Amino acid sequence: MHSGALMTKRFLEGIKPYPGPAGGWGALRAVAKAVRAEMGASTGTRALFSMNQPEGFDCPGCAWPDPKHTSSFEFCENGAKAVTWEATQKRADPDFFARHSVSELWTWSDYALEEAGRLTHPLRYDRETDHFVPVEWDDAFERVGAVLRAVAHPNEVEFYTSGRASNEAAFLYQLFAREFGTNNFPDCSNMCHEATSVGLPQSIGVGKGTITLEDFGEADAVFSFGHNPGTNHPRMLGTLREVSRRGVPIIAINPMRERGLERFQDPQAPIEMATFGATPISSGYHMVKVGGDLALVKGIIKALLEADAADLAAGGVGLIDRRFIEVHTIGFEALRADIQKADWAAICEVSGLTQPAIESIAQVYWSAERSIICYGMGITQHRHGTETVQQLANLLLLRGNFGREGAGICPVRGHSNVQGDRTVGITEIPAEPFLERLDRAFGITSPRAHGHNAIEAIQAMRDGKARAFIGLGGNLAVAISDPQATFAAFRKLDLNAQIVTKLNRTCLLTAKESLILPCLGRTEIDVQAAGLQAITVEDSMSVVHASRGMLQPVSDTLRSEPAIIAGIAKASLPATVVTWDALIANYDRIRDKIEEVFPDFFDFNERVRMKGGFRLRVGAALRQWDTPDGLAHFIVADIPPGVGCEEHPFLLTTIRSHDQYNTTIYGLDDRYRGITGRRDVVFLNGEDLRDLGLEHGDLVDIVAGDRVLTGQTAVAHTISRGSVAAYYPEANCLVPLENYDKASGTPAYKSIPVMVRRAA
Ligand SMILES: Nc1nc2c(c(=O)[nH]1)N[C@H]1C(S)=C(S)[C@@H](COP(=O)(O)OP(=O)(O)OC[C@H]3O[C@@H](n4cnc5c(=O)[nH]c(N)nc54)[C@H](O)[C@@H]3O)O[C@H]1N2
Ligand SMILES: Nc1nc2c(c(=O)[nH]1)N[C@H]1C(S)=C(S)[C@@H](COP(=O)(O)OP(=O)(O)OC[C@H]3O[C@@H](n4cnc5c(=O)[nH]c(N)nc54)[C@H](O)[C@@H]3O)O[C@H]1N2
Ligand SMILES: [Mo]
Repeated sequence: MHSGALMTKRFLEGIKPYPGPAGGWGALRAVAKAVRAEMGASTGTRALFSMNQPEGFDCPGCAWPDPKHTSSFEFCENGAKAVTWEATQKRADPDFFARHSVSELWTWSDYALEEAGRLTHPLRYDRETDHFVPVEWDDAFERVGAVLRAVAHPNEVEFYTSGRASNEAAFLYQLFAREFGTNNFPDCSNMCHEATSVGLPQSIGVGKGTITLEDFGEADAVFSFGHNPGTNHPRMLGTLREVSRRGVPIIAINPMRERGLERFQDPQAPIEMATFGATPISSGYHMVKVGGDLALVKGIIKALLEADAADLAAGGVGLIDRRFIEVHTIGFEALRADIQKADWAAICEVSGLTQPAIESIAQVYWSAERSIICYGMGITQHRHGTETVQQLANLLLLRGNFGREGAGICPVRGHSNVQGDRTVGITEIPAEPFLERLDRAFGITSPRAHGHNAIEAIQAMRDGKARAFIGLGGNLAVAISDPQATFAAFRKLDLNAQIVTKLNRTCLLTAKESLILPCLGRTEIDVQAAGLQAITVEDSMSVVHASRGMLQPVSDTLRSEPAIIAGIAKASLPATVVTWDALIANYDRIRDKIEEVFPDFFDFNERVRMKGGFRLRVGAALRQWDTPDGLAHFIVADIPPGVGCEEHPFLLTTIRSHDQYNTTIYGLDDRYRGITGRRDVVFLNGEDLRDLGLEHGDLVDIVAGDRVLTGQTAVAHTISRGSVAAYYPEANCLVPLENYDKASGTPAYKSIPVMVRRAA
């Protein structure tokens, strides 16, 4: 066979539809495998049973809350993988780094880098030998300090946070950066729920979800927009299963058929497991076009308002909550006018759904006394993410679905403490009252100028305006768009310091001074001068609770995140006025300070010691609208034009596989989508494939302007027409840095105009 023919040969190994439900025995088998591979039969397995227990540690897997946080062990494949990943017996120790140069490690896959195991010693990059070599902690801090003391302006330093950092670590980190003199806080939230953080405050006065877990027990309808619970928040399936068993409709809006939204076999339900039964999850499944949600939600509102008018004309009381609208909101007439203007043809064209289908969703909505809308990255990671979030708020406001039981909005957060990090001050656009309290509590003078978000940080590094980068967790260079520009930007720096648990590619982007500062993980015992310490986190529903590790640290040399931040702060700010040593000796003191700066944390140390912790105030959940005029706002937005130009006929969305945690690739399977042992695939609708003259299994290139992801295998999948999907982070090379939501700065990872062609 000619090599050309070989290139386009159909390669179907590891591609086979998965017929089973989500969860079930497959999930149990996957856990057993993860435990065997990482921990052997060691003490680590005991850790699994302390997860999300009152005396145990918070699961690092996701931010979905626990029932009262006191339940019996809630079983979750995602959580088990996250814990076994951290409690692994493999080590990336100084020997490992002596054996492998940085140039060699660079050629390893992201999977292989983390697979090397837990980091054990602080390391610095030695350019002469091209190896990372061990350093003493004090030396490491001094090296960071030397660069920070020398920068021309504090704004030349970027302080990145990933969402696993505890409240205590994040609070100290922002304190340090502000005493140092900058508000540069690029944050994983900038790539995630920023559309929520920016959009919802304008609508309802708070950038967080308004419901509690108990509200699912009272809801009459649940709408799930653009998130994949079977893979990304599996414990939510237990909640949805209960909703479904009550006979309550669950409407899924997703361009792909996701098994977890279809049916679920609960590993905690012995009968379901023994009989191979399963509970159906969604009662209606609508395969919207990628990027079509704004049009769709406007269509639902249009159908609602039309039916409302018809009901009134027929002598009814109408289908919207006029009293609520009058008392609590502003902007209804403008919304009504905007919706009247929107025409059905455009709505159907852009959303990919028919008018009757959209009307059927609206009918479920108006028939329900109480509705909950959940949403994830399928909504936020678009050029119009913020506006779409606001349309969801409009929809809920129309029927007064805020501030009463069983109703509200539920942005499903990612990282286990991404919400808490924000609450305690990680933000590039701080509010003045907060800065005043911070300054008063510590006797510092915080800078007032706004800082950089994630995209702006990379741009500043690229343009030579930022000289140093410190990462509190995460793997920004791989997580953000445009690796071509990003990698080069990192390599120009004077300092790249990474506080991490495992080696990743961002650590390998060596600058003039490069440091790896290994920290304790969530599962590990943290002892400071005053004894054993606990940290705190905030879940997706604003519940703050304590977390205490119980495993022996993988190395005596590791330090806690707060201790590392304190070390860097002291070395960088010789005249610091903050008593760093006292704060890290006893984290209660950090919490006292958090309370001083954030009044909502009153009696923090007492309340966090109560079983299950406590819930922070969420104004909108009480019908208190923390907006400038004290009202909730209807906000209008135009329908963005649909895609489908000749050059780029498809919109590509990037998704997570079942075997990954963001940039951490645990394995190469994506069980529920029928992919085994590989990630080099692109999902297309079968009819689109045929129109392209292609077949299931053909080798294709995905092309976005002059950016190409080559050699992907085309997989015919249940995905809406005009939409294609590929895995994150591989597909990030197709996203230019400038492709983001202008309102929130969120990279548009899920609306990438592309064409698909047979591989050359
Ligand atoms: N196992 C695991 N768990 C995780 C993570 C992980 O990587 N692995 N990551 C954590 C983090 S940080 C986050 S933010 C969350 C992410 O959790 P999700 O929000 O579920 O994230 P994604 O996998 O990006 O998937 C989005 C879903 O949106 C759909 N989608 C794509 N484009 C569109 C669109 O245009 N419209 C609509 N309506 N839907 C669309 C996709 O088909 C997919 O089902 O999960 C957290 N939990
Ligand atoms: N194309 C595309 N890109 C995306 C997305 C997408 O859907 N599509 N999703 C975006 C989203 S939602 C997010 S949140 C970002 C994620 O961006 P990040 O948060 O930056 O990335 P992670 O992969 O979660 O970070 C993993 C690293 O964190 C470190 N780590 C793990 N646990 C700990 C700990 O306890 N402490 C410390 N200090 N370090 C730890 C480990 O060294 C590991 O290598 O990616 C974004 N990028
Ligand atoms: Mo995220």
